[in-house]
This record gives sequence, C-alpha cells and structure tokens, in this order.
Amino acid sequence: MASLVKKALDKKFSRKAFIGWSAAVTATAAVPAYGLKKIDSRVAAEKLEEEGRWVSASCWHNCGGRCLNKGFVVDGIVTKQKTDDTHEDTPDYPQQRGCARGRSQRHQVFGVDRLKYPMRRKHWEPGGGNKDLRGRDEWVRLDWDEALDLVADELKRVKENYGNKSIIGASRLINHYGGALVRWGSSSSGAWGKPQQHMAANLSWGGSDRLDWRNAKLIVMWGSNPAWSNGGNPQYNLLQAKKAGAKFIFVDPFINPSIKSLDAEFIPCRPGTDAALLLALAHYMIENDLQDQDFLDRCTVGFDRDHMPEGADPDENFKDYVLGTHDGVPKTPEWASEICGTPPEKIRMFAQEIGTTKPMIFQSSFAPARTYRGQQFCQAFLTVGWMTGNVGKPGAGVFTLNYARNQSYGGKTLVMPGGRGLENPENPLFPGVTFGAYDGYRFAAPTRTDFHGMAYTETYDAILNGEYTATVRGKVPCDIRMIWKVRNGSGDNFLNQSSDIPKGIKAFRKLDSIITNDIVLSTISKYADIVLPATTEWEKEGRINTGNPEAIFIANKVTEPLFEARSEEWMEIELGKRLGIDEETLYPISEKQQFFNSLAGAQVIQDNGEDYEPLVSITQEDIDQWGVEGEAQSGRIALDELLEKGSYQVQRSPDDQLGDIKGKTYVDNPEENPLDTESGKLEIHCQILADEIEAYGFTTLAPIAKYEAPVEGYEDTFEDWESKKKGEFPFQLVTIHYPRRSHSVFDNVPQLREAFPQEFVMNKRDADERGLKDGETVLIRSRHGKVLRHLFTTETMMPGVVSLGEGAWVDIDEETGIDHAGATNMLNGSHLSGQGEEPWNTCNVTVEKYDGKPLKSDEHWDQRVIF
Ligand SMILES: Nc1nc2c(c(=O)[nH]1)N[C@H]1C(S)=C(S)[C@@H](COP(=O)(O)OP(=O)(O)OC[C@H]3O[C@@H](n4cnc5c(=O)[nH]c(N)nc54)[C@H](O)[C@@H]3O)O[C@H]1N2
Ligand SMILES: Nc1nc2c(c(=O)[nH]1)N[C@H]1C(S)=C(S)[C@@H](COP(=O)(O)OP(=O)(O)OC[C@H]3O[C@@H](n4cnc5c(=O)[nH]c(N)nc54)[C@H](O)[C@@H]3O)O[C@H]1N2
Ligand SMILES: [Mo]
Repeated sequence: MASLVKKALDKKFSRKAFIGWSAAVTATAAVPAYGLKKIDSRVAAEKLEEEGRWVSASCWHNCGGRCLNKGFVVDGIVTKQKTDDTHEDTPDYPQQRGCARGRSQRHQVFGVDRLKYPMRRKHWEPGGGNKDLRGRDEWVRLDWDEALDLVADELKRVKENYGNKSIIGASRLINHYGGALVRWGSSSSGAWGKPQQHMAANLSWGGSDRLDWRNAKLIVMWGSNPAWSNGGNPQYNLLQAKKAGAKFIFVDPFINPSIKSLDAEFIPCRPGTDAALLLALAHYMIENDLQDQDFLDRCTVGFDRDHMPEGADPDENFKDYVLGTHDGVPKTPEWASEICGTPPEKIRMFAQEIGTTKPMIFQSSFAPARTYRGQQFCQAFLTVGWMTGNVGKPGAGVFTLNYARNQSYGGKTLVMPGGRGLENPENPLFPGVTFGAYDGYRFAAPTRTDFHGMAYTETYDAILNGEYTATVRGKVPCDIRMIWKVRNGSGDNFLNQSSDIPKGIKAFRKLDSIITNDIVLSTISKYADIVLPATTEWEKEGRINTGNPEAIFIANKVTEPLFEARSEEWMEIELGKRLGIDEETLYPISEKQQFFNSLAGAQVIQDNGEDYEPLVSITQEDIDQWGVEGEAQSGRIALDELLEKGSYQVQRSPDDQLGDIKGKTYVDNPEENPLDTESGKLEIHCQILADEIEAYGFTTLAPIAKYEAPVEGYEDTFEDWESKKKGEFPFQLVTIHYPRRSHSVFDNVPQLREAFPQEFVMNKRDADERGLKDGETVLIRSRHGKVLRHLFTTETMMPGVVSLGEGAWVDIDEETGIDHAGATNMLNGSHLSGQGEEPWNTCNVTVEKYDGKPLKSDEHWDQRVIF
C-alpha cells in the first residue's frame, strides 16, 4: 500500500481523507470474503495494476447529468477512476465525460465518514427522550437486530397512538403500512408546473433536438448556467450552435461561466424582477409592431381584445395591460428599468433583436421561477416568447428546460431502460402520488380534497403549530410525531435543502422520532434519532441510469457492502417482517431480478425515428449465470458487452431521422390538432391558471402576465421605495447550483472542497463601500438566520445582488446560532407562494465584517466521523 499512500499524500490529500481511504481498506478486510489481501508494500502499485479490473459504475446523484464513470477495482477497493473512452469524441457523437464530482465518487464511497453501523442518539427513547439534544447528542452503536426492532416498535407505537397522519414520509413500506403525510409542492421547477400545464399544455417543457439548436440564428438563455448546472454535454452542444452561427444572449444577475465561455451578450436583471423586464420587451415590440401577429391570431388567445378566450373580459387582454390603457401605467423600458435594473437602451436593443431575428430559441431554466410568486415570470416568459412566433419550426422554440430529462437540451428519448418490474403501492393518504414521485408531479391538485400533507415550505409550521393549508379545504389540524426518511429520490435531505433551517431544527426538536438511512451523516441524519447505514449504488446489484435522451448508463456493482451497510430494500424487508408485511408483498422480486428486467426491457429507436426495438441480446446462458427468470432475446448489443462498456449511446448525425421539432404538429395546423388547454390554444390569458393558484390559498395571480413585487424581492430591500432609502436587508441573494456538489451530496469530499470553495460572492463596489475585503470572513444575515463565509468580490455580479452556492452542509455554532458552512437555507425564509414553490431566489440579506475568529478554509474541516 505504501506507494499508493505516498501517491495520495503527494496529491495533497488531507490526512483525514487518507484515513478515510485506509479505514475503508481495513474495514473491508474485516469482511472475510471480500477483504483486501495483504499487499506487500514493495510490490505495491504494479501488482495492483495487474490485479485490478475496470468496472462501469455510473453516478446516481441528482445533478441532471448522466455520464460514463468507471472504477478500477482492486480487491473491492476503487483505486482510480476514468470516464468515457468508448468511442472517438465528435460534436455529433460526443463522449459522455464525467465532471469533477463524478470522478471523485471513490472518495465519497470509501470516505472516512461513510456510515458504518446502525446507530441511535444516546438520549433518545421511544417518544423522543431528550429532544433538545438532536443534532448535538452522542451516538450509540447498535447491531442490526436491535436497530430494526427499535424502528419497528417506534413505527407501531406512533401509528397505534396517533395514526398514520402523524407520520411524514414516503416509502414502499409506509405505503403498505397505511401511508403517511406527503410534503408536496415544487422545488426544482419552481413555479413552472401550473403555467406549463394550463397555458401551454406542457408543450414548452424541454426543447427541440440538440442538433436543431445549430439552426438557430439567436439563442436567448434566461437565468441559465449550464456550465455549472447541466452536467455532461449541454454547454458543449451550445458551443456547436455558436460555431454554426448562433448569437447568444443571457439574462442573469451574474455574468456566469456559461456566458463567459460562449462570449455571449449579457443582459443584467435583478432576481425576481424578470416579469417586469419581459413586460418592457413586450411594450417595445408592440410599439414597433414587431410581434408575429399571424402566429398570435392563429395559435394563441388573450393577446388582444379581439382574440380573447370565451367568457373573459375583453379589457383584460395582455396588450392593453402592457400599453397601460386601463391602469394608466405603460410598461415602458424606463418603467421596468427602475425595478429590474436593466438599462432602458439595453431593453430596447434586446427587444429589437428578439422581435426581428428568426429562427430564435427562447429558453429559460427554472431558476427565475424559484422565486416568490414565480408564476408571473412564467406567464411573461411564455407570452413574450410566443409574441415572436418562434414555435414549431426548425431552429426555433419557446421553452423551459427540464434538466433531468433533457440533458442534451431536448429531443425525443432514443434509448431507454425497461421497467424494473415492481408496482408502486399507492399511499392511502395521498392517492395518485406514490413514493419516489419525481419533483413536480408531487403536486396536490388544488381542487382535490382527498390528500393529506402540506407544501414543502409549510412543513415546519405544521409541526410547530399543528395545522397546515389543504388548498380548498383551508387549514386542517395535524399532530405530527415522526419523520420517516427512506431514500426515495428528490427531497431526501430536506432539513438542509428546504427553506428555513433554523425553524426546521426547532420543528425537528419537537418530534417524537426521526428515522433515516444514509450513506454519510448528512444534515437530516445528523438531526435524527436512529440512522441506518445504506449501501451506495456501488455496493448494490446494479441499475440503469438515465437523464440523457441519447444514452443510458450502467451502474454495476463495484464492491460488496462496506462495513455493515445494507440496501434500503433489505431494510424495508426486515422491517416488514416485524410489522406483519411479508416480503412477497413488499418486494416480490430480488434486486438482481429488477436490474435484469430493466436490461431485458431496454428499447432503442430504429433508424426510421418512429419504432423501437429491444436493445440487449440475452442468451439462456446469461440467464442461468445470473440466476434470474427471463427469456433469451436478440437485440443490438450483447448483455456482457453492454455491462462492460458501461453505456449505450445512439450515434447521431444531422441528417438522421431521429430529430424532433417541438410543437410542429400544433403550429402547422392548430384547428386540427387542438392542445389540451381550456381553449385548445396557447393561452396568454389563462383563467384556470389564476383560479387554481388562488385555490392553493397562498398567493393570487392575474390571468395574464403582470408584475407584482414579490415578498423579499428588490422592493423589500428598501425601507422607503420613493426616496430609495435602503432597509436593514439591502441585498438580494441568489442561491446558485454549484459545481462542488450535487445539492448537498459530495459536500463532504475534501478534494471537492478544496477545488470549489464555498464563497460568498458580491460586487466589488458594494464590498468597497462597506469596507469589506476579498478573502475575509463576513457575517451574512437575513430575516431568518445567519451564516459566516469567506468573501469573494467580483465585477461579474450585479451591484446589489449577492450569491452563495446551494447545498453546503449546515454547521451551526450552538452558542451563537451562526452557521459556519454557508448553507443558503439558513438565510432563505419558508414563504408560502403560488403552487407551493420554494422561493429561494427571492431573499434579502445584509453583510458585515465578522469580528470573531476567521473561518479556516473548507478542505481543512473535520469530517463527520462517528465510528
Ligand atoms: N437554497 C436553495 N435550496 C435548494 C435549491 C436552491 O436552488 N436553493 N435547489 C433545490 C433543488 S432544485 C433540489 S432538486 C433539492 C434537492 O434536495 P434533496 O433531494 O433533499 O438533496 P440531496 O442533497 O440530493 O439529498 C440526497 C440525500 O440522499 C443521501 N444519499 C445519497 N446517496 C444515497 C444512497 O445511495 N442511499 C441512501 N440511503 N442515501 C443516499 C444523501 O446523503 C442526502 O442526504 O434541493 C433544493 N434546495
Ligand atoms: N453542479 C450541479 N449541477 C446541478 C445541480 C447541482 O446541485 N449541482 N442540481 C440540478 C438540479 S436538481 C436542478 S433543479 C438544476 C437547476 O438549474 P437552474 O434551474 O438552471 O438553476 P441555477 O443553476 O441555480 O441558476 C441558473 C442561473 O440563474 C440565475 N438566476 C438566479 N435567480 C435568477 C432570477 O431571479 N432571474 C434570472 N434572470 N436569473 C436568475 C443564476 O445567477 C444562474 O446563473 O441544476 C441541476 N444541476
Ligand atoms: Mo432540482
């Protein structure tokens, strides 16, 4: 091992990180069958090279990118990683290369801080024990039987005494056990869900095929930073569009890395004020008659008084609102500029460009919709996009990107896995929504009265105050006793990832019990009572990972479970036995069979661009070797070859038949192909949208795009708007998705901490005015909490706007209540808005020099090692 150790140290791995690696080695050595053989230090590296083999093991975290990832495995330990080298890299058929996070996976899986054993908080007992010690208690190691008995007994106790409605959670097991309250709403996609559904019949989710982007003359990227937050090739694909002649315009408060790398035009806009800017674009276009009137007349309703949907007041048309016909306020560039901060001449230039350049792609990410009353941005964005008529044609499009499904920026799915063969049991307390539902589908329909659960941002108030808002039913009482977190996808680490951590901790400290499973002591587990150690994907039976419509990725088993980690399925089966739910009901088929089913059922598109055929060739020998049930079949690639290669990527060229122009069928003939909206058309005036948002009971919304100041928006940074006197919280904070992490995941990896410091970013002039210096420790305060961070000053951030990457692992000093990690949700308040979207990008803060001890840099922080 010595030479590996030396190599590690040479690379300046922190001592702790190294201990992590060696601890894993020792621990696996304790598992006899898979232990690392004693390797004589003199033989070292060469021998390891000889003995090792490459195993394909794609990354499973929620960054939206899906890339090829391979680990070099020596006796159950991954000693190095590599990424896609399966074919030559070309723009049409690019390699799927991993990022710094994916390539650090081995430091996560084999880290010193992997959870090793089941454990319980020392002062917890059924019903809570000393609840106040949550997050700062000692841990007691349990054996698996003890742990499972405790969890099962506590579940029983809570259910019997208080009923299923006293449990927040989502899992197969809990659904079979009577269900639980669901936290619903929208995190990722912000306010986009309902506007997409009712204005656009979901036609504007995701774009056209990536190769079609090369046909655009102009590409507008609204609140988008793919270089940081679209793993894989999206930014590379944009570069191809630029090479083919497209001009890029970005609208953002920050000259982000994507803007710089494309040498794009930058339109500054304050967070949460985008609707105002869009209205001014509309004003200029209307004044100069630049709108595509033919498209508006044929394909939309609500633009002007002659094209209103049935039953609507003709005075409520969009055009008259923009011109100020009835309210006396024309939404001019000067009017908008005071709000959004974009110079009026820039607004005119921008409007002229989008009104006259065809074909144009007009796209937005989700970030500007993750704001208070974010729907008004979505309405204004779609309306202005549609005014340009760029829908359903090559090189055109008006849409918002669903990062997870359109890693390559749109297009139809060309290759996909089969089902794993498990039916999802329904949650009796939230029918129609099962566990594992992807964010955005976990909406409570506002008109339904049969669901039990609250919006994400009302969770802590519900626990603390005993009631929540159930849309049209109004407030309903509740008595929440338990949080049951079983890994099920998005929302797993909500104490860290949802707004208002200080309130969250208060709420957690009121409950009877919090039970989690995890791979490391992430925030939700740190504040839990019983934590069960889970296997990572590298220790599981295998799965196919998706997210890129042109490729699938194989996550093979790399190593046996480390320490006493077990799969979540195993935990549920064992708990089921104790709760009287048999394995046959819970997991009728094995994890291996599930993986096999997804391979056997994988489909790939044929050259005609219409039909699909089986992807994988499987022989009877394969089936016997796997010990699974199945039938031999023929496909494009042999099973072994696919598993070895690690991915299947459909080869593309610009003249293939696999592309897709979004919305073409509708635009070519709207009368014959009506949309699934109330009017059958794209709805600029959309009454049902306004009605449904009102039914949620949080904020109101007009049926057309208007601008109303958000809570904690720009306006709220002032004590007095008229005299422009700033208030106590004069800055606007945006919480950007950051390369160091996938949300909170990877924040513990020292190598990534060193490469991507968690800095507080602010405009240099703002810093100078306050006498703050680059690199020093500053205290950032909001109405909700306080954090410390090192300051990074730059001219690339708009004055008045500041930023922190979202996802840092909150680390609170219990004496002062100050977080040292820079967790943005310490600062974000838990406001209730629209359809339950979390308004992360509308948040006011203030910044001052910190007089206490300066922070040390992040890579020197202690890892959370329990045993
Ligand atoms: N302020 C602010 N907050 C935000 C955002 C923002 O923009 N600003 N963005 C939001 C968005 S878009 C999203 S999608 C959410 C994401 O919010 P979450 O989904 O809650 O965040 P993750 O950090 O991905 O949580 C993953 C959890 O699963 C654990 N885990 C990882 N791998 C495994 C495994 O193999 N097995 C088990 N058992 N556990 C595992 C991790 O330790 C972690 O606890 O965050 C949101 N939070
Ligand atoms: N590295 C990394 N990548 C990720 C993730 C991750 O955690 N880490 N998470 C993934 C997930 S789940 C999601 S949902 C996506 C999120 O991806 P996006 O929705 O695109 O969000 P961000 O990357 O936070 O922000 C994109 C840009 O919007 C700008 N912005 C913020 N607020 C506003 C606003 O009010 N108006 C305007 N005009 N611009 C604004 C920011 O400055 C930033 O440049 O990222 C995915 N990709
Ligand atoms: Mo997300």
